[in-house]
Amino acid sequence: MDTRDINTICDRLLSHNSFLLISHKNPDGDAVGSTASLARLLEKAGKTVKIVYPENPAERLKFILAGHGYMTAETFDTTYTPDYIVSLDCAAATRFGKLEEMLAPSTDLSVDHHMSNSPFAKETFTDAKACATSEIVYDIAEEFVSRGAVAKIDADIAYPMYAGIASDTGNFKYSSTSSHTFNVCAKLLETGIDHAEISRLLFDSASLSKLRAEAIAASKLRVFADGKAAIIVVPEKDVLQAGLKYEDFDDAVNIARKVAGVEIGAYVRTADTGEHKISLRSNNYANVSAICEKYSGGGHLRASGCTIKADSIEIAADIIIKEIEEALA
Ligand SMILES: [Mn+2]
Repeated sequence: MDTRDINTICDRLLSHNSFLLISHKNPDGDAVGSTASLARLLEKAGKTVKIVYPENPAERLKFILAGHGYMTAETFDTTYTPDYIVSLDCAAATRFGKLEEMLAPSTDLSVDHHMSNSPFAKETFTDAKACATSEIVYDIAEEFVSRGAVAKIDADIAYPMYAGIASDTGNFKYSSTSSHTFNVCAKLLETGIDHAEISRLLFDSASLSKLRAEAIAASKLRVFADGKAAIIVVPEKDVLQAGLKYEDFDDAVNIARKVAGVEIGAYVRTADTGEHKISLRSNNYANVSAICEKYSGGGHLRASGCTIKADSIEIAADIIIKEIEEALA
């Protein structure tokens, strides 16, 4: 489904009073930004809103909430009975992680921008052209203003929204960045938000452990497919030995993608379930979503992920290397 009708979304949101907003496991900047900005918008329209994530967002992303509260699967308030549940930035029910069973069947509306969206909510609005779910929330906010539901899009709404957009576009570097993105962000800057601070916190600041992880990841780079692909394989023992966590390695796939001449960058890690998690990025032309869909994953044309079951991480890496070689042949 690729329908996007902001009017209908606004009809639904404005005809309900209490909300639960949910986003995906391992919440990224857009997951946090889209939920926090929609929460602020709905609250300013007089609604009651709670946010839940399957697990805590990474420490470095918590600033995006700008003080807004949230729950996790562990702290979920089961006495809260919202009359409308909205999922943001989730392409499939499995993205709810620990909350899938409890919340996916009762989700009323899903707003998302992933290419490979498998609908699970009562109604789904997907715009694969949007650079971020936070960008779709902007269009919702604008419609709220034109209907008089809120006076304006203020800095409280704009701050997480801008952070979500900056985050999902790699600070406006990815091809998903459109003229609409810049128009939206121009409006957001007019609210007086400190965009330089957001950029610094998102892109020019990293914990010592993250920088150590980058060094380890870079040392594991392997280039193949005549220099058109690069892969970084990080077995769990290396992470533990270095006293790090897998979340410190989140940028590994971008290191692989950065190698000059490389079209597809890959990163392989072992998931908590003992399966192997693959992240793929492409630079110009390769459809990495198509590769990941073969393994029940997916995402975007230029950024996708999947899980491969194999006896070892090296076997999983070999499988994905073959897939990439075929895709680039
Ligand atoms: Mn997103």
